[in-house]
Amino acid sequence: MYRSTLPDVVVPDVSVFDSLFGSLTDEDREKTALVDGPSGAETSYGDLAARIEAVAGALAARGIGVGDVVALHCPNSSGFVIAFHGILRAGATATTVNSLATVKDLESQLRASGAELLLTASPLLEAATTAARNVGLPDSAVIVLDGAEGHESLRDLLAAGAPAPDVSFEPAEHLAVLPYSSGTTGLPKGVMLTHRNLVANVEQARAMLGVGRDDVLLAVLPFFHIYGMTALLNLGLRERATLVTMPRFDLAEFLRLIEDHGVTYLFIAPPIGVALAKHPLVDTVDTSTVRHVLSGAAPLDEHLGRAIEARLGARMLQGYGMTEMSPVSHVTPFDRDDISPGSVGLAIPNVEFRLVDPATGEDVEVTDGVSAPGELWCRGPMVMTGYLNNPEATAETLTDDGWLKTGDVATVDADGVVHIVDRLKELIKYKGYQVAPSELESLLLEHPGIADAAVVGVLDDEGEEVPKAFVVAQPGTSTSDDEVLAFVAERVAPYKKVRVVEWVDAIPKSASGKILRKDLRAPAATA
Ligand code: 4UU
Repeated sequence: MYRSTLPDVVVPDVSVFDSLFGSLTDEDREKTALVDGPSGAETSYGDLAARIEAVAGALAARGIGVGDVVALHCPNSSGFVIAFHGILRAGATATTVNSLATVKDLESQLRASGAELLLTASPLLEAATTAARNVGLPDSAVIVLDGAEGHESLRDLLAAGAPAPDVSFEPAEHLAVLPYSSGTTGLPKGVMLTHRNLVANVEQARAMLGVGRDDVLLAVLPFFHIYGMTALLNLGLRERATLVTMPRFDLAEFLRLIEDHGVTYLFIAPPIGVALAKHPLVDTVDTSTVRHVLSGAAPLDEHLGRAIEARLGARMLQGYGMTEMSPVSHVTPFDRDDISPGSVGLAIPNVEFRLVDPATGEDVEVTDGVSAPGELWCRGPMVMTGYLNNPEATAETLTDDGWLKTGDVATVDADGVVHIVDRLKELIKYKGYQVAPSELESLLLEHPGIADAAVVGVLDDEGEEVPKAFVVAQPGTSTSDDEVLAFVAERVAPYKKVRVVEWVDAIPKSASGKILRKDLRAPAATA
């Protein structure tokens, strides 16, 4: 067992709102918290806190409070931040929804989370109202932050003039957020994260990332995903930095915002890193203000990390996390040049971890300080309390004594530096987004020409992980690859598309009928 080599941090027993806004100084209040990328509109910390309280008041006036779930389905914007923290300040639990979700995805999340209200944005209105009606929510339960005919807007909530409610809850028990994650197997499950989980992870990660009040962060990673929510949004606000929000990634706009706002800190997933290292446009703008680039959500290749460092003259960091850990457990510290960005660095404060041989359940061998590869198990104040209404999945993932089994394979060296070397679990990461193979497999089986199917992640020519389907033809039928690709593409969010198809005689399965994904992922079977 390993313990973080860094000194423990104190995790205050307060709500997320109090941890971020409870001690604003007069100077803080004047400072710009948010710049809305597309419009350039700025919001100071003082105004942000006041708007959050106003939204909390308006929600409370509608009867929303402790015990209620509110869905937030909106790309990054100032409105997202105000709505998100307004929900938490009201004592309700926010279930954040991917903006690319299909009607079906949104519907399942609304139903599973029991959301009573849906806050969305006008470009997503059609999907939002359809899904809301399908789960029996009235149109009046759909609030469109930027406004739409027939719906309340953020402006209406702010104008309601209702005082922020007095709410009381136990930060260590009360759920702040309920993001959906497929974890190690199966379909998305509601990850129960308490106020304490979120407060803790910000306090734990602070010392490693070195974000300060003079930093300007480019907020393109979605706030609905736990990486954007904790490492970028909450940590950035905790440090009184300025966040420039972008609703979606576009390289030219990304670069324009860096130059226009003197961005100092980038938060990315590896595909944006590829653009930063290689795209000619990068040379056409002034990126000299950028000091740090943090990559996470999928493996970062060391050469890519070094190429980004060289091109931008910035230090590259890599973090590792998982929704179930709020999410960060390991990061390369900003002040340790000796630790490679191809590693995920050190355990953050207050984290314990083990590397376990999945076959025996025992800790792996360590020779001269260097471990054999093993499944990474983590423990600490940021670990979820479990999956909503799913004790079986919770029991498979969390041990009785608090260890979270990540499903990732890692090694650790004599200095405590961790490398993620493989993934045991089903999960596929496409551009950092979660793709659950079981969802694609059941969809493929609906095709009349497919008798059996298995989906695994394979690396494409650029080294990016993509979903690949192995399919068995229904006797007497013939289906083209393109038909299979189109069949899936028409029915799932764009990031979940199957990108490669291979016809096989049979899907390798264990005696108990489990798909042997390792056999399919073997080098001979790659794209
Ligand atoms: C190899 O992706 C995330 C959280 C990412 C994150 C957050 C804050 C990274 C750095 C940071 O500072 O969460 P999920 O739940 O969407 O996906 C979790 C899975 C992991 O189990 C692992 O398989 O995503 C993969 N993953 C990584 N793999 C995440 N980060 C890494 C990484 N290297 N650096």
